[in-house]
Amino acid sequence: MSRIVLVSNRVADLSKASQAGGVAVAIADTLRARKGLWLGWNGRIGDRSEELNAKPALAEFDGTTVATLALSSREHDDYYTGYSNNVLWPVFHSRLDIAQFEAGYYQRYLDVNKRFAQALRPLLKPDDIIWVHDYHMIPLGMELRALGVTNPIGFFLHIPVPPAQTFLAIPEHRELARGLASYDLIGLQTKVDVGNLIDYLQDGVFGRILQDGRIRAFDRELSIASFPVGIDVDSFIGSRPKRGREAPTATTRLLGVDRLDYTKGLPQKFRAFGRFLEKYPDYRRKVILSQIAPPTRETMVAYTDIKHELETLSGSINGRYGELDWVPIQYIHRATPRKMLVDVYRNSRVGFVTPLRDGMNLVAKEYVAAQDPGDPGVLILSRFAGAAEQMKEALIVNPYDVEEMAKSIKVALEMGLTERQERHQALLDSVRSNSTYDWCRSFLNALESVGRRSTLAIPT
Ligand code: ADQ
Repeated sequence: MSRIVLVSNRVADLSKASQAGGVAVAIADTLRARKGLWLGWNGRIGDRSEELNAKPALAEFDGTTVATLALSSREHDDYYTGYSNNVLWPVFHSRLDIAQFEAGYYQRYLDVNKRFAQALRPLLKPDDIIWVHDYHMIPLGMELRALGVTNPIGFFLHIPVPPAQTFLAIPEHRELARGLASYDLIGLQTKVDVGNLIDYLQDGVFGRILQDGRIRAFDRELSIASFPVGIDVDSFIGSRPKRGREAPTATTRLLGVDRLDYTKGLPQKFRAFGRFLEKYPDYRRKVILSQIAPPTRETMVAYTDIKHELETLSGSINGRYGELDWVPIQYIHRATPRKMLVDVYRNSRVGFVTPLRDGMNLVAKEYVAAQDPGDPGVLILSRFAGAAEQMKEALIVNPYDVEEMAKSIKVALEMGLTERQERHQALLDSVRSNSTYDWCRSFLNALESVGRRSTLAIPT
């Protein structure tokens, strides 16, 4: 079996991966089983000399080699904050209005990818299979090809692909497409993303669909397919306590768990809850919305803006409807230990997941996995989360439609036991049949098979 070489912006702390949960655990387990190598940024921001340093620090953990590099503060500003998070993140989430197309960002983004490729080159063995992750690393495959690497290289994008017209607005879209064409396999979260990328490659850079379904672009052939990310269902079932017996009048919780990001539709969720309280006054004092929203990317303006907007909104809804013994919105702007999260999922009558755009959204799947099958809660899910493609038995909503969301809160709270059980069973079956381990396995199997017949050329 070939060794797996994984490259991503950050390397997870393998000694703590099992606590961090999510995708990192399955990746760490796969790397351990295949005596793998993981290259990424060590999270440190160093001085300018770090920019020139092509040699990664090497460490071994349980059979996996971890190779890390630091970023200089200029690289951090332009490659990470600038191009990755102020251009690609907003545009790929269809937020052209807040993208910051600044001169210099793309060049440094490319330079960092070049440096990562140079650091990786001497560590590679002829039989390695290389798996590159996410939007920070789009040009990495191209840089490896330029250094003569002929191994199979796959790329997985965790975020959505925007429609072709939006992709075309990125000044460097052609360069990004050339980077994408360097891979043998591109994995995306959904079929919609696959359609969007193929549309873009056809319209934007004149790619062609071949008879075998592969795409020809920049004189290379590549495969594009959806590999929806899943969760490890059992880790959410584990030692969960029984849902507390709730008297009919006891407070019932709607739960939101999202990084505090403008893509997650948090103001829309708060507004819908406010509208629900206005429209259905009988529910006042009986329902709360608990929103756990740990901070992320705090130095960026778009993130401080959304934080202020949420503070204002929750303050105004709580001020308008709250009582001395009932605060409608419980808003927690901190990370929560994973173990506690599982209990909160289980003790919430409704999982309320309303992103405006989301690659997948693992919280929706985690909420389902944590429910008591005998008395499950109801999932309200935005149609714009990648997860909606698989989770059709959720109450699917349009997060821009406040009225519809307010009504669906009522529907969720009033849903009878039989319907809740039927919907939950179907959702649980779908989540269970597509775990993170299945995701890792199916991507790597596909990469191994397409890699074998690849032309392995450099994109022209
Ligand atoms: P994210 O945008 O981070 O991921 P999501 O898929 O919901 O979004 O994953 C968040 C993870 O963080 C979940 O496992 C959740 O349990 C955890 N988490 C959230 N809030 C937490 C808190 N307060 N305390 C502890 N843990 C918390 C990106 C893409 C998604 C895609 C994933 C995986 O944006 O669309 O689903 O990658 O590919």
